[in-house]
Amino acid sequence: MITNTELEYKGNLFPAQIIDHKKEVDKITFYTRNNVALQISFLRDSVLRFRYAVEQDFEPDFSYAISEDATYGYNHLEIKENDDHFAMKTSKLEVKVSKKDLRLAILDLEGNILNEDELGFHWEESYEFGGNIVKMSKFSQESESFYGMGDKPSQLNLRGKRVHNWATDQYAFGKDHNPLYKAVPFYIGMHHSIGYGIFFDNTFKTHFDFCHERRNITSFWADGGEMNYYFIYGPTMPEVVGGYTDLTGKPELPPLWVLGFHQCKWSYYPESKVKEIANKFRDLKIPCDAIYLDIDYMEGFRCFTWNKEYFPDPKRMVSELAEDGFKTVAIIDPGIKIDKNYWVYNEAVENDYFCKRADGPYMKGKVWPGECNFPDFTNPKVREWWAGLYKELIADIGIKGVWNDMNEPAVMEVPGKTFPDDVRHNYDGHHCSHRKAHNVYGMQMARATHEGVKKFTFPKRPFVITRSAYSGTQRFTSSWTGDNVATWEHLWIANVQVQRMCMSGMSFTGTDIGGFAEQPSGELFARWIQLGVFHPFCRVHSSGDHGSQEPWSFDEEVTNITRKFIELRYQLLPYLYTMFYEYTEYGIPMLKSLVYYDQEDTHTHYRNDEFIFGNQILVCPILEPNSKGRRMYLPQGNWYNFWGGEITKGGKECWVEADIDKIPIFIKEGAIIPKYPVQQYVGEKEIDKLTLDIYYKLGKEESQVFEDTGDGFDYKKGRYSLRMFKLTGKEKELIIQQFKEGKYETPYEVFKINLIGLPFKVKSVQVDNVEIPLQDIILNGDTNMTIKKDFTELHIKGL
Ligand code: MIG
Repeated sequence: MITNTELEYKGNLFPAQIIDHKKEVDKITFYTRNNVALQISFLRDSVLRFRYAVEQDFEPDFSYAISEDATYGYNHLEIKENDDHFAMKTSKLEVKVSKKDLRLAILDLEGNILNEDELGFHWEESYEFGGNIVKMSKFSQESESFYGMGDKPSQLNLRGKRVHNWATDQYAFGKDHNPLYKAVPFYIGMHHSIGYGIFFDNTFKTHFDFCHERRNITSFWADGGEMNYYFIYGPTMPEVVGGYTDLTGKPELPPLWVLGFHQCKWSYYPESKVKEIANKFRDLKIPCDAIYLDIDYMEGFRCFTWNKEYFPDPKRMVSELAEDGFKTVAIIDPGIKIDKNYWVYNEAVENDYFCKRADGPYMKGKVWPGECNFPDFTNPKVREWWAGLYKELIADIGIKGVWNDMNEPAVMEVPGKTFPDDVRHNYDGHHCSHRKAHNVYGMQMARATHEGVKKFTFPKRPFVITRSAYSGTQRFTSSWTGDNVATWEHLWIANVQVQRMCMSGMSFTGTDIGGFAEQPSGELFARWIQLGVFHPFCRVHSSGDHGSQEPWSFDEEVTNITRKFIELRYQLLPYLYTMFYEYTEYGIPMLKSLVYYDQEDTHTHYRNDEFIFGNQILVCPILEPNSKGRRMYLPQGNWYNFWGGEITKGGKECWVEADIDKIPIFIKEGAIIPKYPVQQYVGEKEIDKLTLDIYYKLGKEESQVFEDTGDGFDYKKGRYSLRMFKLTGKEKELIIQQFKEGKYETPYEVFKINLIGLPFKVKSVQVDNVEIPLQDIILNGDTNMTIKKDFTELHIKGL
């Protein structure tokens, strides 16, 4: 907690005793003798909102983070006044507010303290900026752990750390550096295996201290605005993260090709170079769906223009690439070159769309094009205009995705590397300075980009990727983690960052595979690809000034390893797409850190490296050079080694072999993993069968497969296919039942079944009570057969 700032005149101020309260339908407001108001809103039985106002009314209620589709409604609310406190109960929680000092305690209905104020709400007046520094401090419960917080490059459990949120272009950042590119003021607290979340929806610079300054205290504060936070009860982490993602929103499904492999570099130009790279992928048979154009495709870095020397006919090039299965993605930055002969600049000036300094002139700063002005994306009119600018790029030229960079916003050659504090923003009518708008600038740019790309890509699905983000940005765009470095430490960072983003509502994230700055060794590149294919977004990118970083830039062994792992990703596309569906539908993180997967097992609370890809595939990257394997923790349950098929009982650490062509991958027993054939790009082949790898289990397990056309919006009208498989294994039997939902007919007619780990010899196979002659089934080591896709029950009996 900051207590001795230079701004401090009076020190911390505190609420006095409660003298009044007012009840509304889903809210109660308390007033103290010194004019502090605390408003508690009961959004759901398990989701509460707390707002504090000092000396004056609450600010108009406005948030960029909260989704219009958030769920509201509670079943029960009971409010009681006691001698020294008020007590409010929902069907899941109880909140007590002390009459003496407004301090809170939040309990479950068994009386366990979930979260309790220490000093509680207090504030410091900021004479320099006006307004207050608003603060909160809470007791940390015994062995409490802390997770979440977006892109922080630190161990997953943040206990002992202090972190800050102020979107920053942090080239070649390092472990534990912060702030970085994204501002996600949301954390998950967990103690006694009970989880809850706190989302501090404040866009000023925010700070969180997790038992760093004081051993048993957690605090958070902001350099302005309101103390305004949401409390999301679990008790399980899936409920906490699901609740947070429900509040801040879920994305729509991306087109399936976006889940393929992407190749990028700063920069591929001219056209012949782009073609050469694309052709090489096809020659070497390394699957790839997307190729990127970084800033050099533009004319003098002017957004929405083309360098005609390098790219004389972009439309032709893009369509030729498309014939070969490549989707072209182009970068767009926020800085607009000050140039009276440039239509984008002129339109912005005519309509007064640029951000202004406090005294009136436009905000001027140097970025790639030289001196620029910057659109105020917090103005809805500017967003509409910006969306419209994509017409030519998307509708005419055929660009399939847009990459928004530098939107922290980043400015060169100035202290702080961003806009000065006095810059003015519209903030959707709630005019403010950059202190308040900074953290949402990138989000609002990506939002406007998403609107435009969506409009002009329709009836297909849009693709947008952003570097900067605030909570809720996942509704509009995917993201990457910015300018990392080709070092082993950064491979570790990549792993924790993507897991952390997944826990913070933003699953659709990846890292620059191989590292942006500097040059990876072939070994490091291979190890990074092996992790990267298990990230929701999978792209190789590099700065280009340290040599090439294509899969063939090292040696043949690395090329072969890269191909093998990218092929695995393409085989797993139906599995990956199903994970994405579960994310869009229920807010379930696509990667599950072990603590998320099994919070009851305290061994998981400090694990960083292992994670579950989807629901049933356990992955652990190799993070050190010259490894032949590593020690890792296998969570509870039995796990099949993906490479060898042998089973290991979890709940312990073990040594797993993983020479350079492998990383530890395990499949949960009972899982049914759907696979497509390897394709060079999504849609290359008509899928004529779905392979189901069925991992025997003595007991039950459920799996599902979501499919649709892989593009367009028909899935929203029910044209999808969701298959749920229930597996029941007995000593000499295996039964698989299928339940189907949705109106989409998959193009294939059959499943190819691979049975793995059957502990018995097959005596008979029945499909919907009809016996299949055994000679029709190829029985070799692993039983392997083809059956019609619409079966309801597959029954395998053993000898
Ligand atoms: O100041 O567009 O993070 O991915 O290649 C560098 C050039 C600007 C930073 C991005 C990086 C991109 C690069 N950009």
